[in-house]
Amino acid sequence: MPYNHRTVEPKWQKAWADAKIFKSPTTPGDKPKFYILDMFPYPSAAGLHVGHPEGYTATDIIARVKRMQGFAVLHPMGWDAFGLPAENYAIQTGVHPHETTQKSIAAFRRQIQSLGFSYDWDREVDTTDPTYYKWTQWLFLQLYKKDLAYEAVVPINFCPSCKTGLANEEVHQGACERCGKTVEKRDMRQWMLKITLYADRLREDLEGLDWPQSTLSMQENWIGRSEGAYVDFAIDGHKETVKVFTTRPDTLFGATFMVLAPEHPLVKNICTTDKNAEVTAYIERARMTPEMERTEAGRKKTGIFTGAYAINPVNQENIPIWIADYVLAHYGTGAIMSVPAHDNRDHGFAKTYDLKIKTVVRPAMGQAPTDTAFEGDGFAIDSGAFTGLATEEFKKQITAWLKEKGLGERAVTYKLRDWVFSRQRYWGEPIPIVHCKGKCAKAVPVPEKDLPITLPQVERFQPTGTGDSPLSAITDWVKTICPECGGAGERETNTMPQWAGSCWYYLRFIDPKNTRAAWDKELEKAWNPVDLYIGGAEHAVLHLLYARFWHKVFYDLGLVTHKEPFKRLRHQGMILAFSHQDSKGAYHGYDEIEFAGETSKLIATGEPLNMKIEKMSKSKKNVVNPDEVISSYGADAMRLYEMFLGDFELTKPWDMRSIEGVSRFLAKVWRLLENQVPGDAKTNQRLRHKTIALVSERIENFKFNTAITALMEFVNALTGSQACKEDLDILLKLLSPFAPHMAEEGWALLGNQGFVSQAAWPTFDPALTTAESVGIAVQINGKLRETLRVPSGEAHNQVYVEAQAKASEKVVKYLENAKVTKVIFVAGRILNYVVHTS
Ligand code: ANZ
Ligand code: ZN
Repeated sequence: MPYNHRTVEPKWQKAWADAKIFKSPTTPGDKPKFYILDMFPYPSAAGLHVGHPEGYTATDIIARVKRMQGFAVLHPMGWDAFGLPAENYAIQTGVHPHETTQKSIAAFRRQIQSLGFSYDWDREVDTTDPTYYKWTQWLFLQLYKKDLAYEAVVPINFCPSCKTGLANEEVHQGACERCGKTVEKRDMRQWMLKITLYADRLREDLEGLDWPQSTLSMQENWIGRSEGAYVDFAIDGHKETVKVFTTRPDTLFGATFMVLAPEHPLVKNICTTDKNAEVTAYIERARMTPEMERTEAGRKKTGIFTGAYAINPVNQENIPIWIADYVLAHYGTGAIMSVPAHDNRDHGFAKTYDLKIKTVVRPAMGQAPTDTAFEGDGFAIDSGAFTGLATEEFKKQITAWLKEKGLGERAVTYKLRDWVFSRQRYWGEPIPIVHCKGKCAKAVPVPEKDLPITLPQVERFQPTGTGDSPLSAITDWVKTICPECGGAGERETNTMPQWAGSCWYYLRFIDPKNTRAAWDKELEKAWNPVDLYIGGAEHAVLHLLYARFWHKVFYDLGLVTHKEPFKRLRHQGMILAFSHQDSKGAYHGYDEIEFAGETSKLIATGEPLNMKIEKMSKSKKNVVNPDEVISSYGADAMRLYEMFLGDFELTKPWDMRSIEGVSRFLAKVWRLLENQVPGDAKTNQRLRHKTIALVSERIENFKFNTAITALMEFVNALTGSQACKEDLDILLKLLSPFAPHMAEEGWALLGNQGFVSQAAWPTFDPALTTAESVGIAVQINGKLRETLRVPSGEAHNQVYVEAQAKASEKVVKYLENAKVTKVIFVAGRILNYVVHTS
C-alpha cells in the first residue's frame, strides 16, 4: 500500500488535536519543566516563508524529545501583529489593519498547523487583541509609576516618507529600515523609557547566559560602556570651560586641538564674529546628516575653526577649538580633546586641516606607524613628569592628578540612549495617558480599572505629516475627562512601538487567559525562565535588549523571580535562494527555471545562466512557498529537508533538487516497515544503542542534519539485515520528532497502542554503543595460546593486533627466547607466529 502523505498527515494532525496530547499542563507538577519558545512571527500578508519553519522545526523536534523524556513542556505560538505593513496596506487600500491582520493570522496558523508542530494552541496570543494589549498598557503604567517613562522634546529620527518617528534601532545607515528613505532629525515631543538606568545590569547579566557569542557581543557593543575621564579645559578669554570625555587621559600631552559637536551649546558663545555665518551654515548641515554617516570611519572629515582657543591643563598650551560633525552632541560631553597621533579620526582631521600632530605614546615593541595614528597601549613619551609610564598606570595617575587639581575626574559613559517609545501611528497600543487641560495641567496616567484603552475606528489611516498620529483626528476619542481632577482632558494620541508586545509575550504564554493579572505569580515561578529560545539573528539587539530591560523592571517590581528571561538562545541560519537574472533583466527563481524546463531553453538560446545565491525576495521571484512543498512532498519531507539543508546555525541555500533525497529516505522507511521480517533482537542490538546515542546527542547539540544522517544509516543497515520489531519501534521513536506523521502511521502499522509521540524516548546503554569487540586467536606454531578481544574496527589491522598480542604475558613467554620466522595473519580471526627455538 503506497504511503500517501496527503491523507496520512491531516489524519494524525486531527488525532493529536482531538486527544489534546500537546496541551501543556497548567503547572509542571512533579515533572521537570521545559519552556521552549520560538520568536513569535509577524503575520505578514505574504504568508509563511521557508525561513520560518526552519526555527519552528528545530524547536518542535526538541519539544517532542523532551516530552518523550518525561518533561512538562511549554511550547506555545502566537502573533506579534501590530506594525507598519498592515497600516501601510490600509493607507493604500482602506482595508482596516484589524481585518488584514486577522486574515494573515488565519493563513499563518493554517500553514504552521499543516506542518504538524506540537504547539499548545490553547495558549495562542495575539498582541493586537484588547485582552492582550490591556496588559501591555498595564505594564507601561508600572514603568510609568516607577518613573521609567517620561515625556521629552528630543531630536528624533523622523522618516519623511513613513511620516513617523523611528527608534535608533530602526535606522540603518541613515535610512529608514522600512522604506529606505534618508532619515531626518526633528525635535518632537516623545515618550521615552529610561533603559539607560539599566545599562550596567543589562551588560553585567549577559554573563552566565548560554547565548551565541556574537549576540552577546552585539548587546555589549550596543550598550557600549566606556571608562575614562572628564577633563575641563579653560577657554582663552572666556569664563566658561569645556568639559571633554576621553578614554585616553594618558594622551593629554598630545592634545593639540579641541573639537566641539556643532550642536554644542558653547559654540555660539565662543565663535568669533568673522566665523559666525560659516559656523551657522555648518551647524544646519550637520543637523540634517544622519549620525551613522557622521561617524563613518572612512568618511572625509569636515570642520570649521571657531576662532577660539582652549588651554591644555597639563602644559598650558593654547590649542585651537574647532567644530566638526564627527563629534556627536549626545555622546560623552559633546566635546573632545583631539590627539591626532593616537586617534585615527583626529589624525584624518589634522591631516585635512594641517594641524599639529604630537606623539606621546610609543609601542612596547616595534615601531609606531607613520601615516596613521598609533592607537594601542605602550609607554608615555614627552609627557612631563609622567614620561615613561605604561598606559594603564598613566591613566590611573593622571586621573588622580586631575581630581586633585579640580580639573577632572573618572567617568563612565554609555552608547545606549533612552528608548524613544512613541510612534505617530495608528496600528499600535494606545499609550494610556490623558493630558489634563484642567487643574492638573500635566500628563495623568489612566486608572488601571479603565484599561484597556482600545483603538477607535478611524476612516483614514494616513499619518498627518505634522508628526501627529491619525488618532489625533478622532476628536470624540481624544476628548475625555481628566481621571484626577475631572476637568477637560485629551488622550495621548501616540501609540507604542512594535517592540512593546514582544517585551512580555513569553510571560503571557504561561497564563494566557488570566483576566485579573498579566500573569499569575505562582505560574510564573513554575514555568520561568524560558529554557530555550530560538529565533533569527536579526533580533540580536533590538527585541532581546528591550525584553531584557522590561524583564529587569518586572524583577524589581517583584513580578518575576529570575533576573533574565531567556536562559539559552540560538539563532537559525538564514536560508538563501537561487535566482537567475536574464538578459532582459527579469528574475527567475531556481525552481521556475529547473522545473519548467527553462534551463534547456536558456541554453538553447545561448543565454548565459547567471545563477546567484541571494536572500529570498518577491522581486527576485525566488521565494519558495511552503504550501507547494508540503503538497508535493508532504510536511514530514519538508521538516526533514529544512533540517537537512545544513548546519542549523549557518546560512545555507535552499535547493529543491535535494528534497528528493529526504523524500526517498522516507519512502525507504515505509518499505522497511511494510516488509518487516521477524528477526532476532540481538542482531542489531549494538547498532540500536549506537543510533539512540547519536540521535539524542546530536539533537541536544542542534546538529539536526547529522542526527538525520544517523537515522539514514540506521535505516540502510536495517534494510540490509533482518530487522526485528524492537529495531523498528526504536526507529519510529527516533524518527517521530523529525517526521511525526509517518512515525505515527508506522507505529499503528506495527500494531502498537497509543501515539508514538507519547511513547518514552529510548535510552541507551553506553557499554553497548562502543564498537563491538572481536575475538582473535593467537597461535604459536599453530597452537592456541591466547584469545584477544579487539574492537571490531581494529580486527583487520595487523599492526594493532600484533601490538595487543605482544602486550599479553601468555604470548610473550613463547616469543622471548625464540626467533620469529613467519607471521600469518588472517584478518579478523587468527594471528599465528611461526618460531624457531634455539
Ligand atoms: C582623546 C583620545 C585620545 C581619545 C586617543 C581616543 C584616543 P569610545 O571608546 O567609543 O567611548 N569621543 C568622546 N566623545 C565623543 C563624541 N561625542 N563624539 C565623537 N567622539 C567622541 O570613544 C571614546 C573616545 O571617543 C574619546 O576618547 C574621544 O576621543 C572620543 F588617543 O579622547 B578620545
Ligand atoms: Zn486633571
